[in-house]
Amino acid sequence: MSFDKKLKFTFGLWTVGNVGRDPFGEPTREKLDHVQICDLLGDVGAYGVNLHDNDLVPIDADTPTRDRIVKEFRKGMKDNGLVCPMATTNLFSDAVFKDGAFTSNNAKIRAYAIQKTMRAMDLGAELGAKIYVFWGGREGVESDATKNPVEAIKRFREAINFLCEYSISQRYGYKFAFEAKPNEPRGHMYFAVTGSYLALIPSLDHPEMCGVNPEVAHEHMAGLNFVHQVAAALEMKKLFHIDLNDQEFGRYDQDFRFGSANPKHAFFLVKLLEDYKYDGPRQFDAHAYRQSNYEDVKEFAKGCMRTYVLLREKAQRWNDDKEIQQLLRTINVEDQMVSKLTKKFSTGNAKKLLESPLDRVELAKAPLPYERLDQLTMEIIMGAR
Ligand code: GCO
Ligand code: MN
Ligand code: MN
Repeated sequence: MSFDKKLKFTFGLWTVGNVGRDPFGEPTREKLDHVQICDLLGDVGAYGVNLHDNDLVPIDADTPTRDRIVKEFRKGMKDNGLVCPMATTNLFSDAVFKDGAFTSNNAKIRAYAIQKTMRAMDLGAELGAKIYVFWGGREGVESDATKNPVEAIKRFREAINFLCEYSISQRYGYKFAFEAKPNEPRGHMYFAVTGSYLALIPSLDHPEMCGVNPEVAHEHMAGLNFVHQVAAALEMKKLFHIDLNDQEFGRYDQDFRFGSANPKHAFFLVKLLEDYKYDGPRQFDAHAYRQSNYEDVKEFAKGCMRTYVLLREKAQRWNDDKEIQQLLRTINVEDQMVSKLTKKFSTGNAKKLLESPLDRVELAKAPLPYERLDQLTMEIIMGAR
């Protein structure tokens, strides 16, 4: 099985390597090593593999062990034609990070988090990664008595500014991608939604290096429209990476197979990415059901990619549909005269606009056949058109 390499379908070591542990139960699958995971991803036709530092190298490994593991992994990648476009740091598992990493109340823990990230950036660079993801694993609180939320932003900014300079000084050429998540694993997470990072970026020393890595499940956990968050990132040229999965609204972090819970949202997401020619990696940050064995894990991985490809075909079908195009022309009412006036403020334009005969009662009569348009969309999604 193989998928178009241009779509850059990637999986984290932690995704297909997920052993089925949850807060209530022990693993249901044997742990695969890094080479076995490369073999699995090669089998299903993925383009690449991403990692946290400690998905590959144990946190307490000595240098010879680290180097041996990295060598094995590189061979596993090569044997399976995989690349490693993205790397990240585990700043959440170890007890030292129980109250955050870059936002910890302890200056030494903050320094350790930066040190650990520098080492993980070295590792990612060695594997060829050009995108570095920052997910704020434990950056948050259970009670606002425990941490100053203004200080937290300042601490986070300081760490990122430091690490941008580190990347530049090492000539790694990284682009940083921030990943928001609203309320897990901390009671209240800082930078809860993608828009929070889009607002932070212009205040950094190197905004040009920084963008976002939005994840479907994270915005859906917050009850938000993911497509709109991605659209904001795209419009600001800040969509550096994306985590695709699925999630029922209002539930725990489910990390379902892409498109399996909300196919309509998935359709509009794929359409957006394709219409705007997103060309970064499409990472599936999801995992198979706890009931699956590794044969079924492969079905999960193929399912993520296949659903994307199918939705992409459907998006093309939507764009080519004559009736849909006709409806779009009906609902988008253009007017050269007024558009010229509102395009840019001038006192002259303002005066003309104030004098323009815009009859609200007449304007409200323009037809908006949205039921028809949405039904046609549904028929395309359901395969009836
Ligand atoms: C989660 C996050 C993570 C991050 C990963 C890379 O919900 O746990 O999505 O899987 O994506 O840590 O930054
Ligand atoms: Mn997630
Ligand atoms: Mn993620």
